[in-house]
Amino acid sequence: MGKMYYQEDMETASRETMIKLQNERLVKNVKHAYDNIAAYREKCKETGVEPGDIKSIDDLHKLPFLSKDDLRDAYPYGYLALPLEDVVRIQSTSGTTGKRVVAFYTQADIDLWDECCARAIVAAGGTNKDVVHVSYGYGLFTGGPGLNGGSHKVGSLTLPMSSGNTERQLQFMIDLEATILCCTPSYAAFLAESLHSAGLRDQIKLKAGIFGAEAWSEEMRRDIEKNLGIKAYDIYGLTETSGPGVSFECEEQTGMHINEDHFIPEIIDPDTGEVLPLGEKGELVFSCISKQAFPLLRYRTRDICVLTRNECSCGRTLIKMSKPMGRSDDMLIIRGVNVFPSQIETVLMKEGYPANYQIILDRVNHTDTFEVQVEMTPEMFSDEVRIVAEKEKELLTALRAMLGISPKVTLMNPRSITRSEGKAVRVIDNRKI
Ligand code: DLL
Repeated sequence: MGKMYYQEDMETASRETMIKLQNERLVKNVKHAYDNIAAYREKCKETGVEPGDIKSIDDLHKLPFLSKDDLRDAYPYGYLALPLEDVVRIQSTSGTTGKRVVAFYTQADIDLWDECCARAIVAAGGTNKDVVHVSYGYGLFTGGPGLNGGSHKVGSLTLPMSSGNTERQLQFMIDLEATILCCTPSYAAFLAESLHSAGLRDQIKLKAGIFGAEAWSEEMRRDIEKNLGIKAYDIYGLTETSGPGVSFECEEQTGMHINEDHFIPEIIDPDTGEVLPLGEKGELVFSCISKQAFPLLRYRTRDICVLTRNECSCGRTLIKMSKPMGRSDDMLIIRGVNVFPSQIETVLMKEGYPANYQIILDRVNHTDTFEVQVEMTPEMFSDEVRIVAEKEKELLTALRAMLGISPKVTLMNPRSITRSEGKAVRVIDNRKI
């Protein structure tokens, strides 16, 4: 059997062809963003750079960086580069209040995003004969819509399951003979466990999984592969650059090929902003050179990665990124949901709690556990269990409304959380990635 690609010309392009394409697209999109986004024009002026200064990808480093804060300051429409009548869709990050980022898409932007996801599905062995079971969340989160669109492009039968309702997930997976599962790695592990405990493991037809949106280890990959009898592929992306499919794994499973005809990657030193040579570890930055509604250039992902350009046995010439090894900001990804400690602090303050709290994370059976411990003030202190339980419930409701996921809330006696002598230790992350 020959090698399978979704867009062979792009996925196996010569370096020369790719650079030529990148040069053309970059020059065009810099001008587009500059002409149509006032905030970006301002930013370029501050940096002293004009579109005319960008003649090829060698000039990329002259452009200013963009960050989540830039998008937040311009919320909601400030970085939209087209009139509303050209735009058909938004997606948004899971963070709430202040941190929420809205990304915009034209129909053509959605098509190219779907094509990126289609490349990932084909790289995982997908064809129009497959049944693709999508258990990423649908809605504002990009996971469901992205893989759904990719699966349609491939021509596979697509099951838009979304997350939750495990019993129904297993029923459809078995009855409709799903062959490719798309969801977060933790949900895959959970589904595997549920299949085993229901005694249904022998009834599934899965052969591959496309898992991403959160960090997962090689050990977790081997466990999922064994428990579901599949090959598990990593997929990466972020809302700001479109969603999943910015990069995807091939059968070699040694990093993710970046769709560099649409996204030019750079690795920078997160402290100085200096561009680092290939092979060095640093913060990943993307320039979106094809997207029209939301053409972010030099967008800082905060993900710490390494880029490599080695020959790949799959035949793809697309550059590879390692799994993200951490973040250069304090964002936590808990059960696939992006959480900033500052959001938790905001809720605690609003509810009248002191700033003595700890966020404790662990991973049990490949599922994140998430606990918020917070001290009661001496005034609210009570030794009546019922009263404390009532307060914990109230706080849980407020935290859930802010974060979109539920922590275990534990109220602590006044002055019982260890005080730190330097910076307060707010997050105890015992998850081994
Ligand atoms: O998580 C998009 C996505 C959906 C990717 C489905 C893959 C599959 P956001 O919610 O905006 O978008 O979160 C983006 O998630 O900056 C990384 O820190 C993290 N992340 C995404 N994919 C991976 C991965 C989606 N494969 C943030 N491994 C990114 C580790 C990942 N971290």
